Amino acid sequence: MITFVLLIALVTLSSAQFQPQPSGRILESPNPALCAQRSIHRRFNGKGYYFSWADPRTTGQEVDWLSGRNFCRQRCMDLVSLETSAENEFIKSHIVQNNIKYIWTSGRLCDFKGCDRPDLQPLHINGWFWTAELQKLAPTNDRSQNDWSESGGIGKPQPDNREALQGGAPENCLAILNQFYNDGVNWHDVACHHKKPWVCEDNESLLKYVRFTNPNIRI
Ligand SMILES: [Ca+2]
Ligand SMILES: [Ca+2]
Repeated sequence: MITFVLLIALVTLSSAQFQPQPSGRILESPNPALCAQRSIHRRFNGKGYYFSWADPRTTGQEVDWLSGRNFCRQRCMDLVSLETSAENEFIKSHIVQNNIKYIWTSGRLCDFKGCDRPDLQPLHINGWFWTAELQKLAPTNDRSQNDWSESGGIGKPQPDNREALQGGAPENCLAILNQFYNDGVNWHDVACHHKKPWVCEDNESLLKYVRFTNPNIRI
């Protein structure tokens, strides 16, 4: 099975996760009641998944990347991390079946304090990671170990940072796009302010933390 991560935990990035985001907004803490009541639409490898379009309360909604993370994190989940080809195909099949144009994942280009670490250089090749699990993705030029699209808005393989090259925001967040550029269902780097449906995945560390601090709540 192809794995889409290098098994190197970005431990030193974990504190950076809790720093205010560039916009001044912060990551939210889990809410025990919301964790206990969270909707799980499908399970895969023992973990619960939430699809925003499958929940009557969020169907049709689109949010920016950080709002997607915060929605998930309040529920002891996080945006989905695609560590294996099997999980990637599982998520992609749901996108296709439901005719969803695109979704946010937890993938992120390191672009904050601590990202000058030598092993993350050059950032456009070695700087991508799953924020939910703090695991590095395989280098972007190792095309057999990831699912970046071979095309995009300017006909270049992803990640291409197109919006920044055209004078806009950097494309620092990882979305799956469904035939958006007639290029299959694949990964794209996209500016994080764009609004999209989202997929949450159970987050073991948040679940453990909330179970430990709330022994009377069944989660
Ligand atoms: Ca995962
Ligand atoms: Ca792009």
